[in-house]
Amino acid sequence: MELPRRPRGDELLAPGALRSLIDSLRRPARRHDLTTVIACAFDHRTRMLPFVIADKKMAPAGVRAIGSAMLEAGFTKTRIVLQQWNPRFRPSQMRLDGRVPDVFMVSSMQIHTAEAKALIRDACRIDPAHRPLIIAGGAKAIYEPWDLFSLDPADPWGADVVVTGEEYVLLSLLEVLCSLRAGNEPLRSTFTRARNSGMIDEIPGLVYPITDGRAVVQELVDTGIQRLLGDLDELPSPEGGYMILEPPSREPTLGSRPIRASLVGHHTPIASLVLTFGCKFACPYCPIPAYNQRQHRVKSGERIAEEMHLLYTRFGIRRMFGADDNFFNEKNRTLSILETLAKYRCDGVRLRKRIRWGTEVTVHDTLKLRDHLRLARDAGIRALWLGVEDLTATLVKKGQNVAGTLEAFQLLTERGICPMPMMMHYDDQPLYTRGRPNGLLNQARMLRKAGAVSLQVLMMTPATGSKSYAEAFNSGMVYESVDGRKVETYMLDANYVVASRHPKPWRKQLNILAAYMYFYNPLRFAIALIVPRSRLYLADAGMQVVGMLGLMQTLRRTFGWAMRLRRGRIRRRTGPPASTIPMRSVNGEAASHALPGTPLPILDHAPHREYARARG
Ligand code: B12
Ligand code: SF4
Repeated sequence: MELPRRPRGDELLAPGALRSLIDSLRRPARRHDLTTVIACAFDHRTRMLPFVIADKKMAPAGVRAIGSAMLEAGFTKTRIVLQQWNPRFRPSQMRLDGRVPDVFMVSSMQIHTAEAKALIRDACRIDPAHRPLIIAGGAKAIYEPWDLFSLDPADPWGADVVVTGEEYVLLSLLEVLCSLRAGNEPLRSTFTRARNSGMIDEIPGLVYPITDGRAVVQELVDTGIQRLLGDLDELPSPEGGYMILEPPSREPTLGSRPIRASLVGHHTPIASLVLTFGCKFACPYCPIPAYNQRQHRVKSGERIAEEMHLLYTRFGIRRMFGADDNFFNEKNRTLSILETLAKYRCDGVRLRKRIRWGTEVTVHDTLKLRDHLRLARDAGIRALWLGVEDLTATLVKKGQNVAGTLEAFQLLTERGICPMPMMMHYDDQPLYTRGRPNGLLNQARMLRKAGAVSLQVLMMTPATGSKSYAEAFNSGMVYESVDGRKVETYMLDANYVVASRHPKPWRKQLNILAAYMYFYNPLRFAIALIVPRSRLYLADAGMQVVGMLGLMQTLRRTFGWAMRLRRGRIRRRTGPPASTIPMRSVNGEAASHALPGTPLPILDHAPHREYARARG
């Protein structure tokens, strides 16, 4: 089920709204002198192909963006902790500026939910008199905010509020809290007063609980779908987020200071950078178009060039990855960015001599830009990840076909840009087909011949917030458990076969392994050293090494699952996971972030605010 769309014409914030909010917060922020810790949840069980380097060597943009926004708004005592680097971090033991922080934030993807919950639960152990205000956000929170609260009356942990939106939503909440906070009042008490007086109901993009006297959640109130930032040039500079990263450690506590600027590039040698958001396609398994309210949001070329330059000079980062959904989405906007980057000089030297970057695009749009791929290279692009999914378009049609895809790959290779295919394996796709291009291995072979230096093969798995999500569950495709082992959230990364109608699903699991083994192996590594597929010498051989290392992890983690699929009984789900906690909008109607089957609270007897007050 997709996120609902705001009324037409009301999807975006007014131009300048984010900047003026940031400006107006600076003075109150200084006065309140709040301390904040932002944790990025990471489940180490998800470490395998195809993300084995990017998951640890690229500090995630979400927490950095929130950190940058906090700094620019004047909340200078803020620290970012990545569980990727600080696996033993315990919020109950954190101190910043010598005190328990006023705010504790958790960011999580769906697959890291177990760790996000553990962080929140641990933060809830802090003595209530000092307990920070707990705010959750990120991709998990956007689609399943209700899952960040305990259902167990004997163990009632949970976030105080979930942000289902971006920087503007968080800063709007803090603006209300700063305007209401009396003296040194704990921020949680301020929040409770704001919530009970209905002051935060006006901020779309929040979900907050109403609890009973024992802190057990009775219902969740959803303030609706956020308005999105349209002009990404308004975003805070990415510099701030990098300045407040906690150094890697195995301690449960925080260090006395963040990573020194000179060491940032050592710990995170790849920078993910927001360039554009949104995609014009409407693949039924993808939540991105609906999340973006069918809008395409961009940064200007000048701003992108300045940010790349800044990250290079300040932190020595030379490799960047655009956090785009489809960078080539709109031809004219793309060309404008590329032309600016191609002309830009870093201290007298062309940007492309300093920075190498890559991002995600589609085959369709690559072909539309076929005459401009040299410009793309001049702009510093060295690798493009293409959502090929299935070459024959049997799974989904988004303008790709065998000839077109191979042509796009060849064009990119000729221009010195590495094409990185992202494929999706599905029930009807065989491992190998004789004389036809349908098989997974056939396609891997064709892509390799056409210049692919890396390969991503994921199993078609229902994504929260996508059109086909609920149907996949309702039709009994999604597994509950296999051979007695429950499907856990960390297994929803599409590396595990957890949704299939295939009579022998273990074959699907082994097919993925076979495709990786075909692509990454010692023989290919040796050939890559002699006849590299890429104009960047060693890029091909380097990817082979990374691929083989990642493959060992993938084998170790998923082979046992294949065996379970082979021998065990499969129990299937009968419906999508939905909140069992009643959810409603501020007016008592169905909540925007509730899935079908979510109960509505019974509210007839009292208007909302009275009700909230009565419930404390
Ligand atoms: C770059 C990227 C990656 C990189 C990133 C790694 C890294 N370390 O940074 C790589 C390639 C490794 C990757 C891998 C995967 N990814 Co990915 N990825 C993206 C992508 C394209 C950009 C992410 C990004 O940097 N965005 C920019 C930042 C600024 O946005 P953001 O993270 O959403 O944060 C904003 C808000 O969410 C919010 N926010 C975030 N945290 C918090 C916290 C608080 C407290 C608050 C208030 C707000 C808040 O404010 C932020 C600023 O606006 C997104 C799609 C997208 N366009 O966002 C998918 C996305 C994050 N990936 C997704 C998935 C599913 C995966 C994989 C599981 C693979 C797969 N099956 O597709 C793996 C997981 C790997 C792992 N072990 O973690 C999903 C997550 C879905 C979900 N519900 O969790 C996304 C959303 C794509 C989608 N399907 O919609 N990914
Ligand atoms: S092309 Fe990619 S980003 Fe666009 S809707 Fe399809 S899967 Fe999503």
